[in-house]
Amino acid sequence: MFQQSFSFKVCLLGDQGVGKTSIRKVYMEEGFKNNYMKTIGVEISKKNIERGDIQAELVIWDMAGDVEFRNIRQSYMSGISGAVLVIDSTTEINIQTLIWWLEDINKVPHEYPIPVALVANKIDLVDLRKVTETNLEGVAYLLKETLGDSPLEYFETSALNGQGINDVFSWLVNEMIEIHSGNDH
Ligand SMILES: Nc1nc2c(ncn2[C@@H]2O[C@H](COP(=O)(O)OP(=O)(O)OP(=O)(O)O)[C@@H](O)[C@H]2O)c(=O)[nH]1
Ligand SMILES: [Mg+2]
Repeated sequence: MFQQSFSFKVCLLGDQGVGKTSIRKVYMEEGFKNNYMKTIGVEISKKNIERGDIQAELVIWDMAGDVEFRNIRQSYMSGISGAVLVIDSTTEINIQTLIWWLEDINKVPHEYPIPVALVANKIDLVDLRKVTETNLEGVAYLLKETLGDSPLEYFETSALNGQGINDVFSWLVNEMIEIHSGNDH
């Protein structure tokens, strides 16, 4: 018997083509594909997680990065418990764009803080890399101010070889459990 059970809605956010769907599929153990099929609207996956006597259902909303979806995206984010904000490590960071993403998260009415994992994906493309770990750390520090009381952590991932992907969701689940069971300090 589980002492507590939760259902957490997690949104995968970030610009078109950064690798949101690839990250979701690798996390769901569905494998990596090289060909690009952009997401239309949203694709949803569910995964059950156990942490001792706590059970959590993760409902992952993999959103289209396409700007065309900007307006409906806001309504899809209703009820969000956590977010994965993905950037492409082969493209220079645009802080203003990241701030807009965080503002969109903040705009969603929420009772609890919404932890955000800032994820620099495609780190297997070493020769094309534009985002260093130092950049990422600095940006994460700046973004924390925009987020207020919601925790933010940065990660480096590759959907191609799977590096870092479980760490992202593991951190997020731990944060959400802490926040929602009232044990955050
Ligand atoms: N080398 C490499 N390619 C990646 C990685 N992640 C994704 N890709 C490729 O990048 C392209 C876009 O990936 P998607 O996962 O569809 O991107 P998305 O963010 O879901 O894009 P939208 O649905 O349009 O918002 C695809 O061709 C993937 O194969 C990665 O970690 N490394
Ligand atoms: Mg997609």
